[in-house]
Amino acid sequence: MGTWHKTGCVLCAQNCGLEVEVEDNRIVKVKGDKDNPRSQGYVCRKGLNIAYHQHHEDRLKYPLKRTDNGFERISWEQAIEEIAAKLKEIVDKNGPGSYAYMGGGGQGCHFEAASGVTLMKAIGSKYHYTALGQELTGQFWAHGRATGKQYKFTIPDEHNCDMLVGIGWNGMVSHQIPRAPIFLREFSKNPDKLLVIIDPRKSETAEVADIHLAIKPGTDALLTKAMIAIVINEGWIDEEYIKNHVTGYDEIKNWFIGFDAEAAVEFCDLDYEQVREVCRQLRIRKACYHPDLGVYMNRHSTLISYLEIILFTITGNFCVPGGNVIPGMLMPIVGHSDEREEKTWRTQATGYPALSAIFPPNVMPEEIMSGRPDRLRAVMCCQSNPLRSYADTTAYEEAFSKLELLVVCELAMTETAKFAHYVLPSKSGYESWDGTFFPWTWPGIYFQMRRPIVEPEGEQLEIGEIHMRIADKMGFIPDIPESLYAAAKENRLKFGMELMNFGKENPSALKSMPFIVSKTLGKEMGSGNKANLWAMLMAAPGSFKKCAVRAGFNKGPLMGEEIFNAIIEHPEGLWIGESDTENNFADLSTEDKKVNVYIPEMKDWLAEIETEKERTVIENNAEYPFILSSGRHISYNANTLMRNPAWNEGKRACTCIMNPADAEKYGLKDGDMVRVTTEAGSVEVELEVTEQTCRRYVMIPHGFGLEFQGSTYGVNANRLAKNTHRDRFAGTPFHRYIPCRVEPVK
Ligand SMILES: Nc1nc2c(c(=O)[nH]1)N[C@H]1C(S)=C(S)[C@@H](COP(=O)(O)OP(=O)(O)OC[C@H]3O[C@@H](n4cnc5c(=O)[nH]c(N)nc54)[C@H](O)[C@@H]3O)O[C@H]1N2
Ligand SMILES: Nc1nc2c(c(=O)[nH]1)N[C@H]1C(S)=C(S)[C@@H](COP(=O)(O)OP(=O)(O)OC[C@H]3O[C@@H](n4cnc5c(=O)[nH]c(N)nc54)[C@H](O)[C@@H]3O)O[C@H]1N2
Ligand code: SF4
Ligand SMILES: [Mo]
Repeated sequence: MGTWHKTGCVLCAQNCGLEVEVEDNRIVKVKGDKDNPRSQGYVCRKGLNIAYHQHHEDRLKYPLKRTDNGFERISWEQAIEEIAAKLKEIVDKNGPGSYAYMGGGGQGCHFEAASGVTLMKAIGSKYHYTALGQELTGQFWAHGRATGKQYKFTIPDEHNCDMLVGIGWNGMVSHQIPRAPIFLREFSKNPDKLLVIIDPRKSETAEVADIHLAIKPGTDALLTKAMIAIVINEGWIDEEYIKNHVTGYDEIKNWFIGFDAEAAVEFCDLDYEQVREVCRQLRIRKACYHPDLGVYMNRHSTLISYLEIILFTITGNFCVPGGNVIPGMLMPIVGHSDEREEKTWRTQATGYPALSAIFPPNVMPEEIMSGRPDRLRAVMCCQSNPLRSYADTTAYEEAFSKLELLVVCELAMTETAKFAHYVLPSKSGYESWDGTFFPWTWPGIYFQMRRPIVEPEGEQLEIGEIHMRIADKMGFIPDIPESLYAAAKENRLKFGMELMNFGKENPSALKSMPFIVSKTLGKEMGSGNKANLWAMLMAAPGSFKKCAVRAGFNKGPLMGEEIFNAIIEHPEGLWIGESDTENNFADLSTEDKKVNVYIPEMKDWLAEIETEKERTVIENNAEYPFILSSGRHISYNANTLMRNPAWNEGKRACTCIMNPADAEKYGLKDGDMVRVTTEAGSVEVELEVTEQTCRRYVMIPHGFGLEFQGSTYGVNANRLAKNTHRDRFAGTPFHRYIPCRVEPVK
């Protein structure tokens, strides 16, 4: 008999509550935790298999250094000493822009982001690349113009709406909201509610929808423009709402008047009357929308994000219950960076601005290969696996082999780690105190701090500790007075006072705060992450404190301490705040507290969205007659987080799916080996013939091409994605729209 512990799943942003049994330091049983207030006992196949993520032969135990004879074990002291010296040398010679931090965008462990960004800033760089820069930055940017800050993006209030529009979202499989399959089935059965899914294929979610708009792949910009034109033409705008809550409508309205919506909708392969009816319902119902990778990773993605905001704002569905709302948060997961300001950094060779203070991984290979003296030369890669996760593995491999310093902080000997100069072992989500700041619920603000339930079997450290030691060695952490160490030993309140005094006397020390807290209180608590949670709660912004009061916490100087204690007492997770349901407009950061729908920079791009123009781009591709989705979420993948392939043994996991009519046309059959070729490269993969995809649209799941213990499992979909094939503004990849051809393997 082992011991049962409450924890959470680290495999996707839902972080469902789990109960796990640990025996002999191994996770042996898993079930959904009914006490978790957000997931309420729900768990999917991936979460049930979490042991395959935690325990496997590729786990790293000791710091490693690449030598001519392969990787050799070294001490932490040597690793930190050499990395700090090399970093200093590179940056002194080539400037701070030669260093980039890639990390902080994981599914389960966000505490690393604070230390990673602190170290990056101490070096003088602003080049922070994360996974969010390959999916969400265009959306964050458009929201930033509408709401005033890029971290004030909206989420659908699916519980209070009576119409939910999913656009490029397959929630039945990918989730992206708590208990998604249960919720979606209940929603679709409810006769008072309307589920509309816009997706080219009959996805698992389209299957349960009331209305499925089977759009032609890659034409959402055209459809959304047409829908706005219909709403305006038919007089279905909410005039009262616009008068009270919107700025910029008069500036944009002419962009849509006279647009031939009927021709556009027809080109999208949709029925005009049905689309018109959906538009009418948007006006009369409480409606919200859930966009996802089908549009984020597609043509015109940033523009689509903007058009969706317009559509749901002019129909009165923005910042209102049942519409799209700005969630409350303890900590925003991203920053705000205005690309119109001089001080905002851009990438050197490709010229992409930081959006939400993040840069797009798609451009990193070019930034390394540019040949410029100030090019990227040193990268610290934490909790991400660019050589399998990000577009264009081949370009990444070439570029990463040109780096002067690549440090990878990892759990496992990944495809990226194999290219590193130093590989540093870090504690997993089950060996450390950690949590996430994915704020996707409204009005409740949820938090769970996971605690160590398994002992690390080696010299692994929290990533924050690794960053801190490097910063210390580079001389970035100011001298800490003995009194602060002593206060940390005594009690937290005394420590808080001392810390405040120290900060007052040494304002520049504030820049290293996460490190100072780690070195002092973190040492006493046995975890820098845990200590930094406490510090974060003590310094929480006023907007969060108001939410905390609504959730029952007491106002005053001890509020942070009270919430911290509650979090520690509730390993299953808890609600730590509640947004104001009466007035979501108050959460806007625009000066006039109105939703701004006028983004002048988008005018020309929108003008390009014309049916005939789209027709010439989309339809004339004799060389590549299919569209490939390089990525598909199925119950056999969890990005690249699962390493031991045994969890999928006996399953047909990595195939290329094709519609039966296409298979017949090309003389292919289920089980055949096919070669899929794109501009980026080609792979050989098993064909699966199924109605799960539509004509001309083939799909390969991502997360395969896994190298484990000398063998490769499945094909790496990122060999087929060109990194230069990307959103013109945000630089996000077109993983859901890659022209390709499919041929039998002779
Ligand atoms: N099982 C599993 N679940 C996961 C993950 C995983 O790896 N495996 N990863 C997690 C992560 S990090 C993320 S970001 C989420 C992503 O979650 P989703 O975005 O829901 O994931 P996808 O399966 O890519 O769903 C995109 C849908 O868009 C459709 N689509 C393709 N082209 C178009 C188009 O042109 N227009 C429209 N309107 N739709 C289109 C596709 O057919 C597909 O059904 O999933 C999370 N959940
Ligand atoms: N072709 C294609 N590629 C895609 C997608 C697609 O649809 N198509 N989807 C993309 C999406 S939406 C996302 S979000 C990305 C995600 O891609 P990445 O950002 O690479 O993230 P993951 O694959 O989730 O995890 C990367 C690594 O983090 C390590 N890790 C996990 N937890 C910890 C920890 O606590 N400490 C440390 N040090 N390491 C840890 C894991 O071992 C793993 O190797 O993949 C993307 N890649
Ligand atoms: S992978 Fe499954 S169990 Fe884990 S958090 Fe996501 S939905 Fe929940
Ligand atoms: Mo993602």
